[in-house]
Amino acid sequence: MIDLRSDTKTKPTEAMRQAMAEAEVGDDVDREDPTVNKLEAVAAELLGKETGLLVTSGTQGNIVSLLSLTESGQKLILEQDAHMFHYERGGVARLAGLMVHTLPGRYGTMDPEEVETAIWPDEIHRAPTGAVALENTHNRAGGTCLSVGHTNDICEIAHRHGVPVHIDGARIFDAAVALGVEARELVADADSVTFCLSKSLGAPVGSVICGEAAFITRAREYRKILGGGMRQAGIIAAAGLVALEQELPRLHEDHQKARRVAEVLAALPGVRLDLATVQTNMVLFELHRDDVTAMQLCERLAGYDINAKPRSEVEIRFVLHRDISFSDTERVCVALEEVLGRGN
Ligand code: TLP
Repeated sequence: MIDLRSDTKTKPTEAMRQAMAEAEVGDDVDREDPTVNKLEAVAAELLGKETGLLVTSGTQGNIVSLLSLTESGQKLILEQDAHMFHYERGGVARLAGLMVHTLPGRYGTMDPEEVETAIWPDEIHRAPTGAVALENTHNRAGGTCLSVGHTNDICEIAHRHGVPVHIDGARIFDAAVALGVEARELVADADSVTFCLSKSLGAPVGSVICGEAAFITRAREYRKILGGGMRQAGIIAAAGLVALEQELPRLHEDHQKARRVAEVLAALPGVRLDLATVQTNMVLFELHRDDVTAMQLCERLAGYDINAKPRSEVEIRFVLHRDISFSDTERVCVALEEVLGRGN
């Protein structure tokens, strides 16, 4: 089965399973797990931050970061298609007590001037702004990248008003690869960043928050409160270390596969696909046909052993990842041409 639904569907590699079996472990709540400590150090080094913190998931990384940066009753500025706004069960409101102010986006970026205007002046009627959050790569925009320049601009504005910036960098290494920069450059001015081991990097579980030491001390407390203290978590961290060592250097292959599928799709009738959004491992498109709906396309792909899911009535997102080979990618292209080709 070729699973195009998400890179979260990847299974651990043999090397990951072996590293997990052999991992040296200890009680991470007491910071005694050498493998977790190593992963946190490697992650912090890669992102140019003082230290790191292993958390259970991207969602936990985001909520722990925001709890640590803000106070209840403050405002969080987000791009309107942000994952945190759409897909994290409203956790920022429910757990962090943040009021969300969304701004329109273009390829996942907010207009810096609009961000500045949204940081309301401090007066009796207004909620103070607690944080601005960015998402890189931007999931709902189709895996688009936020550049170093854009990120720095937003950070400069926020910091000028005393507001911290969090980056949901679930796939930050994909952005770095696509932009040809170091991941640390993309987060240099941000106060916190989370990235996921369990998405394009292919590890089974886990995300890492990185930031300065004082922030991570607070984050460690919130992780504990949320039940994220995982004891012998070196089992998980071991796979994460393999992911950073072995999977990071091959992310560009996923981008090539996505581009290939996107170019085939874009030429098919009724497909609306902005090729400018195809920057990393995702292909986001709309299908506008009388003879086949997005749901029916996915149903027909199942007949080719391809697993896909519509995101709305007309929208579909394909995610290319380590468990889809280049020859699988060709199979996907053939299937798409057969189902959507002219005359069908
Ligand atoms: N994204 C998943 C889910 O929406 C199912 C996906 O398939 O793309 N930030 C971003 C940008 C994400 O894409 C995701 C997950 C998360 C945070 C949350 O990570 P997890 O699933 O580990 O909590």
